[in-house]
Amino acid sequence: MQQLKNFINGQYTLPVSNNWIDNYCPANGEVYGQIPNSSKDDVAQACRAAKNAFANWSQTTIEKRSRILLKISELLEKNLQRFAEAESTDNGKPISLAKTVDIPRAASNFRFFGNAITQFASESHESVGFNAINYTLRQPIGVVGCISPWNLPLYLFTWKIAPALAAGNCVVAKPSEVTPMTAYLLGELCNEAGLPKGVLNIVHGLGSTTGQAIVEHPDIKAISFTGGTATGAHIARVAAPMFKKLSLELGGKNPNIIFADCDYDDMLETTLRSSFANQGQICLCGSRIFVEQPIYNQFKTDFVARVKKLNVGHPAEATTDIGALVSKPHLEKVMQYVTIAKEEGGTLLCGGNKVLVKGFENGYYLEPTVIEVPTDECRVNQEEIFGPVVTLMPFTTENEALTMANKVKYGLSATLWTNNLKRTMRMSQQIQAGIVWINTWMLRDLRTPFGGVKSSGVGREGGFEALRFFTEAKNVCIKY
Ligand code: TXE
Repeated sequence: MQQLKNFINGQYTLPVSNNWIDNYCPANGEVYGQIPNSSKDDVAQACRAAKNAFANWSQTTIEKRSRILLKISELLEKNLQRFAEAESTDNGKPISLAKTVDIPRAASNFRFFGNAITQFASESHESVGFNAINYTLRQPIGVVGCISPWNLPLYLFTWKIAPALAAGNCVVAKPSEVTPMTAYLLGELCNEAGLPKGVLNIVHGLGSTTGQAIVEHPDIKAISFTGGTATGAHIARVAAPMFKKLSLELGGKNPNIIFADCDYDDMLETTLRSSFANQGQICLCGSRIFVEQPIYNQFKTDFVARVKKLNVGHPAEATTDIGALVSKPHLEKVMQYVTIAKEEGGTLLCGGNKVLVKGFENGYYLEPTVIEVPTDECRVNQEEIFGPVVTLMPFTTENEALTMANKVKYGLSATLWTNNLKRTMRMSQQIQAGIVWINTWMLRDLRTPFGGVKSSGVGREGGFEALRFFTEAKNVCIKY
């Protein structure tokens, strides 16, 4: 059984704590490795390495930093198969998804920010009448913390690390304890790409020990976090007295609003994907489906028929559409919502049961589930389930759809299906979300701002927004 180590100062390092956590394979429910549950001492060691590396890295030319990030990207592409297998084994997602989305996107993150940093400019203002000019320095912050979740492990880990490094910071990063594998493998690629020692340090462990130690460490001046809303709120409370800069990308309960004038076939295919991609474990999944009355029954019939055809199976099989959920506690949490839905008067249109995949009966498999809800105010329609479960409801007017869409505590993304331009303009302005997709879903351009409103978080990632987050703006005023 493999014991993963922390990656500190360019070396795979045993934890001072000598505390270990089991790592489970969701496809068969078996323990297949262990990771350190790193203590304050391990985090302090990582912080020291990062702090020592900062003087040089922050002064390394943009061109050289860029070249190193591009090299990491290239190495990830070269190691696609190995990384995709590791991601799929660790997370339970279909290997096809890991190969076409997760790992290529991790490579894109490094490529994108390796290029973006060469174009990152700051402002200057001539103060006319004062004989003065102001210009803004964009300086790296120092040591920053990156904490990421389990649903898109390497994809989200690198979405934080790449801009942090590009901007000249040194990083102490923690992947989710549930999916540590690809972050672990990344260390060796960073060494191969020539990233100087100590610039990126990766510590493994539980949120309540290792994550907490990162948030509390006084040398870490900024934290970029993606995960649950409750965790985000906790991190904000702990970090507040130290005035740490925070970027929090939290949960979602995204509406998928379908009007009768949409391109039906395209909508149906995409809605299948936006509901169940990655077993519904994407913060952007459209988990609340609202359909305009004239096409409601038609949609219900067609959608449920398509959902029933989705193949739940072992993640390594090429024919698998829906793999395993990430962990046993998570499977139990999601299944609990099926019970809640029934108690609340919801109608189970399909799914809701555990699936026993032959030969892997202890894996965490669940049927894709569609629930018709009697009111938008029920818990399954309000709370983030984060699994292969969607709710379905009709609406009659645009206003009604908008009111229901906004009547949740979250505000990450929304999808609209319509060919009416005026409606598109009206609704996209009024929907409370950080991202609105019209006639598509999860079409991502890395230059665009990414993040949510309300309980979906604060701050924006992506493009220059990320580089702004990972730098301090300093204004210099020169009188001449
Ligand atoms: O996330 P956690 P969990 C949602 C989803 C899910 C719920 C809980 O609804 O069911 O959150 O998931 C680290 N200090 N999302 O419990 O705990 C933790 O180790 C510092 C949405 O798995 O928030 C991991 O690395 N760090 C989401 C990361 O935070 C702490 C993706 C996320 O874990 C910490 C995942 C602490 N005190 C879950 N406690 C999305 N927005 O995409 C935990 N962590």
